[in-house]
Order: sequence, then C-alpha cells, then structure tokens
Amino acid sequence: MENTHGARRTHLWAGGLIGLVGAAVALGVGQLVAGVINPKASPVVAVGDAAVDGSPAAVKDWAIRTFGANDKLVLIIGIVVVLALIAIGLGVLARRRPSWATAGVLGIGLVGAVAAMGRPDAGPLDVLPSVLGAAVGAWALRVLARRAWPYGPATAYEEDAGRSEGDHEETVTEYPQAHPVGELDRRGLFTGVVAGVVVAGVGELAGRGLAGRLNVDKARAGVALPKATRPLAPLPKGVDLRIKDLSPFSTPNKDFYRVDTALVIPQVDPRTWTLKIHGMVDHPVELTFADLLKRPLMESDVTLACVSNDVGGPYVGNARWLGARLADVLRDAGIRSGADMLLSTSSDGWTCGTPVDVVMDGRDALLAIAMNGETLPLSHGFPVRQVVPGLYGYVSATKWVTDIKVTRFDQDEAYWTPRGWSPQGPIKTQSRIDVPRGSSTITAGPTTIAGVAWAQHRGVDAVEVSIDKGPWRQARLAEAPSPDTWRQWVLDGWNATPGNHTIAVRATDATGYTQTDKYAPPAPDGATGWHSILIVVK
Ligand SMILES: Nc1nc2c(c(=O)[nH]1)N[C@H]1C(S)=C(S)[C@@H](COP(=O)(O)O)O[C@H]1N2
Ligand SMILES: [Mo]
Repeated sequence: MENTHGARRTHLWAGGLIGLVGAAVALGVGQLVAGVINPKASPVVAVGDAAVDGSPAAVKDWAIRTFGANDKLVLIIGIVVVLALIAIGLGVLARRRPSWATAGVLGIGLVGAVAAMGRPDAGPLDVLPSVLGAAVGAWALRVLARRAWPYGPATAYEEDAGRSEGDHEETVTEYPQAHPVGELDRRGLFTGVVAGVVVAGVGELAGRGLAGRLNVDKARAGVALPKATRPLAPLPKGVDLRIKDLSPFSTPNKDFYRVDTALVIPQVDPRTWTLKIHGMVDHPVELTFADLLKRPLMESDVTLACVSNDVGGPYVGNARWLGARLADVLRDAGIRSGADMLLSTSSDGWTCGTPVDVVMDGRDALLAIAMNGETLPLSHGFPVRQVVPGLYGYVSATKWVTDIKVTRFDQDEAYWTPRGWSPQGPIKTQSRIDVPRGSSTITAGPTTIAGVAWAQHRGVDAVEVSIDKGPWRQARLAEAPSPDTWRQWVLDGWNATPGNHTIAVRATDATGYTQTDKYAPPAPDGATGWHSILIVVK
C-alpha cells in the first residue's frame, strides 16, 4: 500500500506500460480487421509500404545494399520501435491529460489510414484497420489509465479529495484517506494489462489466420505444369565447373535473389488472374491463366540481374524459365505503329517500362510460369511474370504481372523513373570473383580463382584476371547454352605467396567490348568498374 507521499510519485513506468499495451491492442485489432478486409491494409504494413514508396531512391538503394534480403524485416522492426516509443509517451500522457493521449492515438491511426489509402490498389474499406484499431486502442488506454489510477490523476490531488470511498464521505475530511488521490492501484493495472495483452494477442493471431485463408499456396501446389512445346536439351555438363564456393550455373530457387517493393508477397489466385493487354493495339486482349497454359510454351535459360547491384554484388541469378512468348501475345493484340513502350503493372501496382523493339526482336522474352522446373514461387511472381534477357529487372521482369499497356516512353513513366533511375536499362557487361572470397585469409600455395561473368543477349567472350596489378591473364571459360546466361570462369595455377594481394577481373563481351575500369555507381542505369578483392595469404 502506498502512503500519501508515494501517491505523488509519477510512476512513469506504469504510464509507459499502459501506452505499450494500448498500442498492442490497437495493432491487434488492426490486424484482425485487416485479416477480414485486406492483409495489406494492416497498419504496420500500410505505413511500411508508404515508407518504401515515399523514401528517396538513395535510401532504398542503401537499404538493399546494407540489409539485402532482410531490408523489409528491418523496416518493419524500425516502424514497430518508433511506434513503441510514441506509445510509451502517450501512455505517460494518458495519466494526466487523457484527452491529449486519445487525440495522439487517433492521430497515429490517421497516419495509418492515409498510408493504407495511398496504396495503388487500395479500396475504401482499407482505412478501417487503422481507424478501428486506433479507436479501440484509444479506448483501451483510457480504461487502463482508470484502472491504474482509480482515485483520480495526481494533478487532482488537491482539488478532489472526496472522490474515493463514497460511503464515508462525511468522515474523510477528518482522517487520512485509505486511498489517496493519485495512488497507483497495482492490482488494477496488472489485471488491465493482462486483459489488454490477451486482446492484442487474440487479434493478432486471428487476423493472421484470416489473412491465411487468402493464401494461394494451395492453388499453386494444384497447378499442373504443362510440358514445353519446345523443350530445351538438358544443360551440358560443361556449364558448371563444380568449384567449391563458386556460384552454381543454375541458381536454386530458394537461393535466387529477391528484389521488389512488396512488403507482403502478393497473393494472386491463378483462377481469377487475368492479363490485360491494351493501349496502342488493334484488338485489346485479356488472357486467363488457362488461356496462357494452352499457348505454345518454351523453355529458356536466362540470367536475371538487378540494376541496384554494385560491382561484385549478389543480385544476379540464373534459371531455366518456362513460359509463353510475349511477342506472340503482343502480335495477337496488334501493336500500332509509334508505340515504343510496354508499361506492365503488377497486382500490387508496381510498374515497369520495357522497350517494344527489344521484346519483338526475336529474343526469348517470356510470360513465365515456371522456374527451374517448378511452378513459379510466390516470391518470384506467381502465377505469371515477365522475363526479358538483356534488360535489368526493373525495366523487364515484372512479377505478378496483370496488365500491359502498349504506349510510348514520352507519354508514360514507370515506377523507378521519377525515383532517379533511367527509363532504359540494358544490362552492362559485368564479372565477379566468387573464389576466393574478398577479404578472406587463405593458405599459401596453388590457388584457384573463379567467378561468373555476364553480358546477357550479347554473350561473354573472354575473362581476364590481374593479380597485384600485374599483366592480364586469360581465364578458362565454362560453356554457356546461349548468350542470355552468365558464364563461369576459372584461373588455375596461381601460386599464392604470403602477404596481401589484390585480384581484379574484367570481361569482354561478344561485341568486343571490354569492361571499363571507370567506376560508376548503380544509379541511374547500372554500375561499371572492375570487381577487385583484397586477400591475405598466410
Ligand atoms: N511486381 C514487381 N515486379 C518486380 C519488381 C517489383 O518491385 N515488383 N522488381 C523488379 C526488379 S528491380 C528485379 S531486379 C527483379 C527481381 O526478380 P526476382 O526477385 O525474382 O529475383 O524483379 C523485378 N520485378
Ligand atoms: Mo532490380
């Protein structure tokens, strides 16, 4: 039991605690409502999406480079931490200025609602998770504050001494009160906190469960992949040098890099998926998934690369894709003269601008449905994505594609263009050292140096290695099934001597172009420069 003096203590910790529990209730209710309406409208996800779309290209670049595939997790954690700090502040405020705290909670809800409405595929109901979550959260905060300080807030100590123990109203003026105003009721606080945590947890779990009913994993598992009308021969053995720690020629799906703006992987049901082709065409087309599976399907080995890759970066991978020729589908629609851009849109509103002439020039530009013999994984665009050899992913590789508008570069702009990236993005010739690892320590003696090089749709003709700025030595190249894939390379017979060494690599593509040593950063249209590593030999 507190004494009168103790009652005047501020109990900041209790304020912070009820703030956190109120926020948890708000998020739990928000998640539950989002589960019913639309998982992407959940407050944290909506704010995260808005942060992704609203942050400058340089920040996104930095996030991708620094956190890699964890960039989205880091963002969500960041949002939750900021929210927790605000919640603690509002909880402390709730004791003495309950209406300010309520206004604060509703204000946060408004931020969530605005973020949810800012999504390109938002519906009017998408404000509800944030609005209802905030309303219930604000109410919960007031209830918690009343339970924690049932005898009134500390500021009312002098003004309102008779509020407690109504039965003894006559006598309280003469004797010290049993419960001074402003006293913390630990039991009331505790039970309130427990109730709040239960509500938050149930909301969170039920919301996730409801969101899961939209899960298309089952639909994906049910897809019966047709065989290719024009199957490719199995890969020749010679494509893979089978060197330890060297990137395998075929990147397993589970190891394939993932780059996109989606915080929640779009769940696109193949039974309702359609692809609309419209704009500067003679006959607009709308394809269903079944229509697409009935078309002639071809296989193609294509290496994808991301423009955000710095020199030597990891965002490149090679797969065998199965799909319908995009050029044939476009020919059915009849492209009108003057059109030079395909503006493709994903189910979540991301857009991509691809040159018409590149897609129509005979290369294996696909509407792909499978990757390495497996139905397209959800994270790589299920049910249908574009694959265009020779172009960076941001101008070609639309995942979850649902719409292609045939248009002109001078009339339309894709997602990354106003964010500082070039409208056009042919892949630049690049090479990378995988073995030995940069900055590693190795033992002296004969050492294998190996890596990959790519110049999609031109092909890699030569790779050279220079040790300690010495003469360029020709690396041995693995086979490549087509100019659309990367090529492994190896330099045997280097006798590593103790000390520090630098190793640099450069490739020459089939047009005769040799990589420049002049460094350019990824923005606006792809990095250039030689990959160079430092190693320590002991
Ligand atoms: N819908 C959608 N498709 C997208 C993107 C995206 O953000 N959204 N990112 C593109 C980029 S920048 C790249 S590099 C490739 C990466 O494909 P992957 O994740 O399958 O490796 O997808 C492209 N397709
Ligand atoms: Mo990318």
